[in-house]
Amino acid sequence: MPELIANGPIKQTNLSKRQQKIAERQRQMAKQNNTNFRKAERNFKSKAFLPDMSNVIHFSQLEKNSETNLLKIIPVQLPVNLWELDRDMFEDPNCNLSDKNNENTKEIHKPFLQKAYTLSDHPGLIVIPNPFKNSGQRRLVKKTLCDWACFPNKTNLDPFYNMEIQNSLFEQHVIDSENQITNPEYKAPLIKSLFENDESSFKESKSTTTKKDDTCTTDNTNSGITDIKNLETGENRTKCQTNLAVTQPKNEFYLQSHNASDLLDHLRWTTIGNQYNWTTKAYDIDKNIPVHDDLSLLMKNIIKCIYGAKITNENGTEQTINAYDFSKYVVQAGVINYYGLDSTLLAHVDKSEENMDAPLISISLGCSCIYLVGGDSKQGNLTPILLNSGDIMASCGPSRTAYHGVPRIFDNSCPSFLTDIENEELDIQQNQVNWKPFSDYISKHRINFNARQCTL
Ligand SMILES: O=C(O)CCC(=O)C(=O)O
Repeated sequence: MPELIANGPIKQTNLSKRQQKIAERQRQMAKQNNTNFRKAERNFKSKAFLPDMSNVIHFSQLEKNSETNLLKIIPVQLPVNLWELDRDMFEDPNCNLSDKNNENTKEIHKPFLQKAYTLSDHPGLIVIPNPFKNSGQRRLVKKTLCDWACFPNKTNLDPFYNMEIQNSLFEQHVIDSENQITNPEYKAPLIKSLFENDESSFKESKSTTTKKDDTCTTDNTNSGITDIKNLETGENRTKCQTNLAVTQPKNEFYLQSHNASDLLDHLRWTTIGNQYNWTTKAYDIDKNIPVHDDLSLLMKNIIKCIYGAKITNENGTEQTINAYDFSKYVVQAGVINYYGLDSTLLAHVDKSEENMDAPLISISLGCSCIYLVGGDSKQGNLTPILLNSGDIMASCGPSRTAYHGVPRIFDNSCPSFLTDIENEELDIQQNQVNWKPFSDYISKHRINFNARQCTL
């Protein structure tokens, strides 16, 4: 009979030392699987029943919050409007004054100020509900799928494919689709699998690893569903750096060459700037790909806007919640995450940057999601936030090291100005862009892009 030790492991005296170790490991794993995070992830992930949304924070529509939640939402005063920093990208906060200053929803923003909030349980977290012009968001969708997503920036597909293509995967998909319409004979070029014709080595080495230069390793690149996982530990996330031990893909899809449209379904992320080394869990400083100027400018403007952000405490005193000097800020690295409707991102902490004082800026586009934010552990106080297209989140101060994850993307939640293909007003400036392929993609995806300063 197992002997029950108070607050300790169940000790089975008839087990060998090794078996006891295994039993203890399993017990620890079961415990980990029951953290507040796991419970919340299970609730929001489930498609079998409607998730309990009662404690979700809504920053865009304060009236949707429960009374308890409203008490947790604290308005933040920002020193400058984003619109003053970039009038092409951001909406003038005064253009819709009629829906502001609603007594019932504790809206205390004065005209001319940018709306922003923090949460009493998560000091340092700042959310600016969608400050973008509709056309600004459309431009960002294009940049995250095309301009910023090109080789040599790495994607989760790099371990398996020769991604040295001229265009981004999405652009190639568009070119192929257009060619197929005009020429039914057109054959979309295949992007070569690094494992094609390697079936024998695949079979042989299923349980072994090999060393390859400038290739990558994956530990669980399976169905393409729920495969964006822990960024920091690399758990279940494709590892993609130099000089790594390479395991063969478990999913046979990756053994074959495919055209861009097929591969697009498997695109989960692109890393920008300094590339992250999944083995050393550090940035490869020598893999420093220049960050696009427009991405840097956007992030710098946001950093400028939140510099000196303040809240007013209950006793009337003012408290600065972010004092990171914008003149020291440089975008050195970033990730563009592409979420399908079934994708999730498990709880993790972004802690590989030497500079943990610079705020981490993160922007959502397309379908809405539940973003879970916790504290120092997966057991701590946990808050689900509904993030909509255009929402900006800045993780400053203590919230910079908080656990966070994305357990749910909502279907039918993409705003119509991103899916609407008729609206000429919204056409991407200067370029006659055919919006249809973008509309098809973004109506079923969420794109998140974030920027980090790595060094001090
Ligand atoms: O998708 C998000 O909002 C969060 C992304 C994230 O946590 C990451 O890339 O590390």
